[in-house]
This record gives sequence, C-alpha cells and structure tokens, in this order.
Amino acid sequence: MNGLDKIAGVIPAMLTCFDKDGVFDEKAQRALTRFLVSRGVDGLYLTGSTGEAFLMDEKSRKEAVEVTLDEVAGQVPVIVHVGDIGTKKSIDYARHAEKCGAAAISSVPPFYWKFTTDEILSYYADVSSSVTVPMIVYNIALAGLVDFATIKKLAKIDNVKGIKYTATTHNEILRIKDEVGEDFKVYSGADEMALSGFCYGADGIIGSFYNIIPELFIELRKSYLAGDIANALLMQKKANAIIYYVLANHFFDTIKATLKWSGVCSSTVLAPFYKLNDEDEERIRRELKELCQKYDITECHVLNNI
Ligand code: MN9
Repeated sequence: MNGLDKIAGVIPAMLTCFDKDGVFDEKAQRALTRFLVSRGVDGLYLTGSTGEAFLMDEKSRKEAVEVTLDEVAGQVPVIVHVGDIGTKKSIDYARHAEKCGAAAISSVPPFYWKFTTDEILSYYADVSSSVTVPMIVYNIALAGLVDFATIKKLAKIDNVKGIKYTATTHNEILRIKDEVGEDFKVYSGADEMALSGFCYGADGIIGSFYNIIPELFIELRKSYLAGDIANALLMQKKANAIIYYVLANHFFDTIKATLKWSGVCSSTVLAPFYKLNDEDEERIRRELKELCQKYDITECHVLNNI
C-alpha cells in the first residue's frame, strides 16, 4: 500500500495564470482548472517548473494552490510542488498544501549551492515528515539531477513514496521499479518520451504539454494499456511535432497564448520570460495551424480553436 496508489495517468504540470501586470489571476486559474478536469486528466501538479513557482512570491504561490484545490473540489488528486531553496520555506509550503487538501507533495532537491547528498537527504526527511501526505521527489536537470544511488537512499525515507523522473534515461525507471520496488511510484516527466516512460514502467506522466494537448496523451495511454502500441506511437508522433515547435518558439508564453486564442483562459508569463509580441503571435498561430494540418492533429480542443 502506497499513499500514491490513486495517482496515475496523465497529469498536467499546471500553468499558473497571471494578469498582464504579473498578478495571480484567480478567474483564469479557475477556468484552466475546469478545462483540464473536463478534458479527463487524471490529476494536477501545481506550482512546479511549468507553474513558474520560482518566479512567484509566497502569497501568490499559496493563492494558486488554494484557488486550484478549491476549484478541483476533489474531482482529481492534486500534487503540490513545495520545493524551495531552504528547508524551512518548503515545510511552510508543505503544511499549507496539506491544509488545502493536496493528495501529495513534491519537491526538487535544494539547489544553487550544490548541496551534498547528506544535505539533500536531510532536506527530504525534514520536509516529508512535516506532513502526513506522501512526498514525490522531483528529479530534473534544472535543479541538479540526483544519481541512482541517491534515489535509492531517498526511497528509504518514510514518507517518500515516488519520483517525478524528468530525464530521458528511462533505463533508470525500470531499474527503480526493480531495485526499489514496484510499489514506489514513478511519474515520467519528459513529455516527448511519454510512451517510452509507460513502456519502462512509469505509473503516470507529469508534464507541461498536458495543459494544451491532453487529449493526445490520454489516448496514448489508453492505447498503451490496450496493447495498441502503433496508435500510442502515432499519438506521440503528433504530440512531438507540437512539442518541438513550441520548445523552439518561446515555450512558456506560446503555451499560454494557445490557451488564450482558444478561449480557455487569458494569461501571461512572469519576467524575465519572453512575452510574445503581436507579430510573434500571428506567426506562431499560423505555423501551429499548419502543423496541425500536416500531422492531421484534430483531437485537441485547444489546437482546434486557435
Ligand atoms: O517535467 C517539464 N519540464 C520542464 C516537466 O518544464 C523543464 C516537461 O514537461 C517539459 O516541459 C517537456 C518538454 O521538454 O518534456
């Protein structure tokens, strides 16, 4: 039995919505939440990298969690990323998340100073023992990847029950399941390798692109579970055409722009992320429409309506 047993499937690393002055936008956040839940996602992951957490002040970060959990109202499990550079701050976010009804918390390792393995271990022990909900370690190059030996040590901490594995070395997913245990949950974090993640044993996928093209990944997973690898691969191929394009074209604001064009919610990025100008918007909108035609992408509410 693992407290994460009910958290599986396609889980958007949810964006946080801000108005044009960079102030947290409750109305837009609620609209995005309703949209994602209505598309059939299996959970939400809040205030992580895609949520621009490290650019937000404490008040907005907490508000984003409160508002989203209120709107979700128990329809799907919500994971709250509570990572910050200091243990004390993360514990505060963790307790707040638990109080708001999060099903789990997650955290990148403390970063910037290249903390030692022992310091990283004590960070996770302290933060995860400050709450009763399970902790999902967030392994991502941006914060400094933890190696396999450290993952094994982290998995021994009482309340650490899973890992969000944002790297393309999927052999480690298989190895985690083998050496740590089937029960330890793995969420694959490289959207462009979602199918590979599932094939190597991931329980779920957590990522940015499930904000805008969740339909492709929901069908990918369904096909994978039904043994229809050819269709799963087709979904991955369609998704990757969009992913590579967006990654090369101002990732954060382009994702937000597609949601704005399609009428889901209007939101901008926080500085210093690049904000699209009118010319960018016109070009990107046109090029995305062309990509949808080229790859016959008709499944996605957002892309059908840009
Ligand atoms: O883990 C996301 N990583 C970052 C989550 O935000 C850095 C992924 O979903 C990527 O955005 C995605 C595209 O490379 O795989």
